[in-house]
Amino acid sequence: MQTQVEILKGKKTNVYGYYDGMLGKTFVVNKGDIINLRFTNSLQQATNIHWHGLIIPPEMDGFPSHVTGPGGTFKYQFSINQRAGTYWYHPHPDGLTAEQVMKGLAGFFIIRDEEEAALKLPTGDSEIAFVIQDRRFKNSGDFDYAPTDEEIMTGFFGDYILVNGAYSPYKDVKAGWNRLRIINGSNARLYNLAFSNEQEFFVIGSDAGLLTVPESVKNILLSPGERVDLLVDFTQEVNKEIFLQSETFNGGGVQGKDAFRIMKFKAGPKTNETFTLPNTLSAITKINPSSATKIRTFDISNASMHGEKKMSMDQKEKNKMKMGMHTINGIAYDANVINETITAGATEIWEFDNSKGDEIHPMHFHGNHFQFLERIGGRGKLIATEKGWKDTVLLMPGEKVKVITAFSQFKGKYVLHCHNLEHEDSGMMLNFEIV
Ligand SMILES: [Cu+2]
Repeated sequence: MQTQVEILKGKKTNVYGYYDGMLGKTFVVNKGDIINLRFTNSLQQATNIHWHGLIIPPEMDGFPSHVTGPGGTFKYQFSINQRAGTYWYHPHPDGLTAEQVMKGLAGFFIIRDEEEAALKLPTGDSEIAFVIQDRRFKNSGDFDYAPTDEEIMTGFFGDYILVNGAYSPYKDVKAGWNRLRIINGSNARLYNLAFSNEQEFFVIGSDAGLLTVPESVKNILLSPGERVDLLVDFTQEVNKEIFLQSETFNGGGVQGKDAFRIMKFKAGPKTNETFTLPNTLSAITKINPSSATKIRTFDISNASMHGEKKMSMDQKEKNKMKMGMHTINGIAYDANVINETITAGATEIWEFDNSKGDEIHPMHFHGNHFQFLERIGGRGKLIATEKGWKDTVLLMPGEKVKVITAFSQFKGKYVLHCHNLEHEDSGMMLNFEIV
């Protein structure tokens, strides 16, 4: 529903939320649970819910043309049959996703299972889930979202960083081990996450649950749609303030040039709690590339829209062409076309090619998880979050990435798209049907 909240002091912002206020309820469920939700759309426009990272039947997945109109209702019913992890939900209507997410529609969907519980990871006050988003504000206090053509090309960036819908947030934490589950829920902005005291932290999980082993890092890049699950030890930070910030990074085209703060943690007094980082986290069976029956290549460079052609179009031509400003394999999204047909259960390698591109594209699969095989060009290697099960793959300009998956047994239509939401809404999406 639409409500007003105070994000900036003394100003009211009209937001959308899955109940009251911005964002939505955090679901915490167990593997094996059955979900039954009655969804009512009290907005003035059609919408739906995509359960990002859940492996559920296509009719429950929020297919772009499968929407609930104003005043309408829909029953989301599905069972949870997948590994523990930090998943989320947000709208996915054809052409309106960016605007609806920007206005506040997004929420957490956390799955727990026995494998994870056995690790006794920090929980309670020491398990903190937050979504990072950037926004622009009008003087009135409302969100300012009217992307220009140039902003549709790069993605839309806000100059205010919100965490769980709050501006300039801080959180009291224990001066011990903390588990942070972080979603990048921004339309287009990447964050190169690090702590202001430059301390190391441990990546323990990614889009679809735990890694096999913790990996120590000092920063981790998180693109729109991706999640990171990390452990950080604030034992040395008794009564101190630590900022989570985004550091500069290379190779990101228009992004990565500035460092900025995201949120503040205030560590409390010394605690007696002890925690030992586990040596191993989870069992992940690697899919053997030789078991793949098909290799599909997706050109996401959008090279035809760059350089002279883009510049030579006049404003009218560009406006007419919002749909089609981004493509996959040169084809703009059409809800009625099946672009790829896949046999249920088939193992396939999908190769994303941004080698000629000059934009950042976080590509996201619905209804299936995948494993990374390799990255060629650009950064030339895999980062910590890419060593577990994933649903989103980041391609910087100049990069090519191969992923592998055994497709699910759920038959029907799903989408593959860029999770830069301006790119998605301007055509960078395709339908694949599992038969
Ligand atoms: Cu993109």
